[in-house]
Amino acid sequence: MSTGRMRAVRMTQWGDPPALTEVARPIPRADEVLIRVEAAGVCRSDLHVLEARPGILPYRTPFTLGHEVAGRVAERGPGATGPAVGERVAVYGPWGCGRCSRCAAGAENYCDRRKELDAVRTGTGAGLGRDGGMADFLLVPSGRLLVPVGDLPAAQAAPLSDAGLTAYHAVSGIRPTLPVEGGASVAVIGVGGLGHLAVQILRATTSARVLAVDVREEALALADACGAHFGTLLRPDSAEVLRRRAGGGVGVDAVLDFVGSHSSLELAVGALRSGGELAVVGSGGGELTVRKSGALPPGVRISLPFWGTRPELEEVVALAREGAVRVETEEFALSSAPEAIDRLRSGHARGRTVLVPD
Ligand code: FEH
Ligand code: ZN
Ligand code: ZN
Repeated sequence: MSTGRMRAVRMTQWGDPPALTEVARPIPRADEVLIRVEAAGVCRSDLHVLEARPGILPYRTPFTLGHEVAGRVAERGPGATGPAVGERVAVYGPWGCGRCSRCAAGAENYCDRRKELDAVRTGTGAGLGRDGGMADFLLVPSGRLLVPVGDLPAAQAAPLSDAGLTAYHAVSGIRPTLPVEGGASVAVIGVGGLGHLAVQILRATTSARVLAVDVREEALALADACGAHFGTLLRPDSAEVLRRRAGGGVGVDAVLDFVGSHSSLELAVGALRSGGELAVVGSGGGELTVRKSGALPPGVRISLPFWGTRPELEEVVALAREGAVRVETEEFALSSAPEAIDRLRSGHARGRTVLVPD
């Protein structure tokens, strides 16, 4: 790689496979910050981007993939603020307008101007219509998007910026539902890259009994290692099994569905207690009919949490730094990105898939 150039895993045009190629290394201007990438996670959303038909996503090709990034500040533009050169950081991935009340509160995942930004195809953030971190360097628009990670290993820090943050945001959303007197139970459906972190975050931040469901024995083993109180393979009677395990057969107080398929939503509805909470995180294409005196228990609240806020990223990084959260990873060299992406697509990845520049 000659000076002024860098490797990047590029989304060249819709429907084409990812291309590992060389591009110009960015130069930070104004508030921008250049990060030397130390690790970049691979997410199911990368698969959705790669498989999207033209016009489906509000992004202009070509761009570099990678929205789950950690590294070291390499260079700052003259007006840049935030972490200094040499500091190790995780990159907050949802890049909003930076000015609306949501962005001002650090909730750029819910930027009020998202539709306006999408209309002019400025992208959702790194690797999502903007050049991302599956590369040797990543240019970040502002130091406000960087969270210091201290000496946390990069392959641990990067997944926190998406998988960890998304799981943390989902748990934060249901936490107020959990009875303060304790005795609550939460079902985690899907113990993959996000679900295994949700199990740990629930154990670290609530007193709830954590009940895990997956279709793979190895996922249940991972859930157990992460502190789940109970795990079961998905079966026709799983809702009843969860209701019994929740204590008293009344149902679980909350469900975190990291699959979001028809069967996972059906299981969630069958397992939920009246007045319980369902957070649908996975984009598995499932649908629910919301109708009074329908299939949903009375009083149920449904949320569709998306990514997380910058303060929450600081909180989940703090949990990891104190040892309360550990990411299960499968590491691949950046030069093996196509194989890593195929492995995630195969459904056999254990935990989170992470690329490390070789
Ligand atoms: C990113 C962009 C669009 C949809 C979903 C996502 C998630 O991977 C973010 O966690
Ligand atoms: Zn993602
Ligand atoms: Zn905004």
